[in-house]
Amino acid sequence: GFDYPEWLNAGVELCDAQVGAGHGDRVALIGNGRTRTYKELADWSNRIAHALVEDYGVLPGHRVLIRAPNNPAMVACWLAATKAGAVVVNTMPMLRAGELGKIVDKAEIGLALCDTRILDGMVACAKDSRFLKQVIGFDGTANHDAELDRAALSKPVRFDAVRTGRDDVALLGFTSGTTGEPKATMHFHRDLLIIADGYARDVLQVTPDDVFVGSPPLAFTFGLGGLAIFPLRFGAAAALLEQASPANMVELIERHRATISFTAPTAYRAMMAAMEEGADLSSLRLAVSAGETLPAPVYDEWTRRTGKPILDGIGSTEMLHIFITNSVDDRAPGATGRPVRGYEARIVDEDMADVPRGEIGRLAVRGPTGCRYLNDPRQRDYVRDGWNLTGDSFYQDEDGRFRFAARSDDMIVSAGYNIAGPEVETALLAHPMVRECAVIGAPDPDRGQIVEAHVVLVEEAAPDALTIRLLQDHVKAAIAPYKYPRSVRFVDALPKTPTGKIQRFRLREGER
Ligand code: 3SK
Repeated sequence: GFDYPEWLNAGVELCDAQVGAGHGDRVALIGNGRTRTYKELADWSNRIAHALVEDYGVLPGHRVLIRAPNNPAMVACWLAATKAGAVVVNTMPMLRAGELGKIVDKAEIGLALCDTRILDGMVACAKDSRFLKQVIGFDGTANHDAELDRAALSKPVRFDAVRTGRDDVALLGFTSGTTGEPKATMHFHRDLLIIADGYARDVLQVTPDDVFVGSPPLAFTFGLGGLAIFPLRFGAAAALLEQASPANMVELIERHRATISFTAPTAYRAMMAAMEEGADLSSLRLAVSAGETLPAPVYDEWTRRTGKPILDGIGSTEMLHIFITNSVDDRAPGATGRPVRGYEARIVDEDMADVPRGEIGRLAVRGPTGCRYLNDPRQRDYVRDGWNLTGDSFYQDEDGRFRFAARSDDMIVSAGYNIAGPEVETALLAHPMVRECAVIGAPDPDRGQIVEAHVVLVEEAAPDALTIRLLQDHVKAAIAPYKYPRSVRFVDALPKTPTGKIQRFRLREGER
């Protein structure tokens, strides 16, 4: 189990405790041209915590929003607010004032800490808000010349962190869902440690020598775990990127000899293309892939080219982080793997009864973290009989591994056949002419739905009828022929979330 003391502050455990454990002089964070040791990060976040409490009146339980691209200052603010007992809401820089407003209203946020380069949207949001009363700028670059930096500068480097309970809420992870009405998932101080002490310790086997890199925003719990919580829990380092792109990631891996990467399958494909031009990824000992299921051809190619494991896993903002994963010693192409220590998973039908082994059903999971939406009736849809229903269709193979079939919304029913869109995508991706693709069910008067593929071709391929025929024949040869895409559309790019997930619902909306 996960046994923690009754009183626990995750901000202290993830930072000051590392200084106490003798890691004070080790590098904790790299970003914007500077490195910060654990001692520097502890002092910095303690000064900010003083300013939050003494100058801005932050009390335990107050909700504090943080808005910045991935940089060390954002991490320092998050640690500071956590040590002050606040409930942190990390947000992505690309959100606009209207989207921020919905978050502010839902969480009743009174104070926002914002990178001065993107202050305008935050100020605009505060203007119309009945909750948000203070917007404090901090310098996300290394200059330290904004209001919060100046307030923090005069404060002592020691701070008596608020004695939070292990079950006090520390973090609100926001997720937009498909309706655009954001949901806030509550996570406790202990949850922030559980994901490190379970997944990161057991599966990634993190050591203080590891250097993490990745593309997901710290505002997304995938990024907060992979680029802050996991390295900080083990005295390792994280190299942060304000502008995440596969090219920037490759550059960072080479420069800092990074050992663990966190990103989505499409970025791994792009990184392999960069290897062809001479990129050196040999320092990586592990690649973590999530956000989208990892297609078997990408798994195979990565393994062949790098000789290192690529670990597919599934997590959710509701569960905080990855709860089913492959591991270094137990992995298979196309499989999501087995539950992380402490979690259980089942495949169930609409009535929560187990489906026979091998059949597709709804993924149900429970464990030491779980979904607790803040004041939201959608809680009833996500948690049934104590099991979290993630909205994914899965099946268990003969070895007991969990395998992704589709987001439950991405199952296509065509002439009575149930077809998992991602299976067709995997078949298409194995064709050398396909760079990226997304498969949806398009309305059809005869069949109810037909399989429709939206395909981004590689540069050399021609978007013509012959290519369509070749791709259709290729799918028919790879999987059961009834699954082939009767409609193929060539597109320049696929709609994606800022975290890299393909938004199939937007393709479906385009069909209406
Ligand atoms: O699989 C995901 O999308 C995810 C979401 C939140 C946290 C972690 C992960 C991997």
